Amino acid sequence: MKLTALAAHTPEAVRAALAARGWDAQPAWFAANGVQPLIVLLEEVSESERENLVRWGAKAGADVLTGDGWALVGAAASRLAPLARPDRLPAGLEGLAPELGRFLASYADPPRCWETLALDHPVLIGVVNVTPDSFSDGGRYSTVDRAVAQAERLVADGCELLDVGGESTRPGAVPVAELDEIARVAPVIEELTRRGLGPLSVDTRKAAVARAALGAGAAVVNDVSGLAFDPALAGVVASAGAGLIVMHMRGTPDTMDSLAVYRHVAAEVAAELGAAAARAEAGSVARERIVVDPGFGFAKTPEQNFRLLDELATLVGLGYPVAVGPSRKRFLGTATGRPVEDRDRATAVACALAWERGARLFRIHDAALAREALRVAAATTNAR
Ligand code: PMM
Repeated sequence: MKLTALAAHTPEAVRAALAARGWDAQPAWFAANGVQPLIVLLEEVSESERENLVRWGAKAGADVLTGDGWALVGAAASRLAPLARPDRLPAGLEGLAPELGRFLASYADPPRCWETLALDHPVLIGVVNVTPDSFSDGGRYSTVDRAVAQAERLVADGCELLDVGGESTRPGAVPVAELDEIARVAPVIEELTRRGLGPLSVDTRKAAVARAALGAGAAVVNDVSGLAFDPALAGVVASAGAGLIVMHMRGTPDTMDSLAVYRHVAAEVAAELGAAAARAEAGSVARERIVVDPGFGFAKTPEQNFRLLDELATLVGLGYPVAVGPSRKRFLGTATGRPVEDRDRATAVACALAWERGARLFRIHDAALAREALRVAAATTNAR
């Protein structure tokens, strides 16, 4: 007998093995997805649900690890699928179907587009900072002219969305008054819109700034506070019919470092982001307009950022497109020893890893290297 270990992280391996043995394309693809291993962590599980899960697992050939109020279930996708179907659900597990059904549906058919952007390839979001104290471009682009020059370069390098921000969110940054923030970003957004450089997003936590930016031509609001800073922000996004990037952080830029305490960072960030996205939906932002972002560097230690990068699939499981912003951040400096102005290579590698784990949008300061790395990563996963 001859044994070949197939790559388990991609359905492509099984699909190719079956196709090479004469299977038709569609059944081969279906079977390849069916044997993909999935692991779900179930919480708020009752004692009887736990017992029923263990019994089902023994029969279905699934691994079920349980403890007080929780169960971790690992099985091929085809084994888990019946648990999401009311007609095939084992008795006593009815509470499982809705959430598992939602997860399996988005796993099988992830979001294909967001706003005007197709997600079948890496989407670069270029950073246009109009903050005098931004840590990475040090205020070099603080006037409209400089912002336009930066935007032109980012678009030439392949950015499909430009993120204009007027408030630095680094720890210790001086807070910016609403009117000052509007005075920084609105003229830049107007000018970029006039020149057809866009679509544009505004990086703000404030409803009034978002309203002014959307009025000036922005199509997306990028809120690093995950709707925690200004309760009026969701309403502004909803009534403008704009897109929304919900980023994870805890506390404020001044308090976040002391809040970087997690027992399992990926699961906790996913739960908190899921709650933030639910707040957005409760505020009438349509589900398909929402993108989630793990918020690298915000209330996370370097180790936690790397854990989160590795376990990004946990966020993808929420069912929203995932954006990441590792660009030039301190955790990359920790790994490479490089200063902030020399982290674009590390950024490019982090973006490629994030793509492979399911991220689709990449917020970056310099697009050239990230684009190249992402082209290689996308070619590896058969995307364009
Ligand atoms: N990081 C910064 C600012 N805004 N927005 C999103 N969605 N994701 C991020 O990771 C993010 C962000 C901080 O970086 P900067 O000061 O260099 O822009």
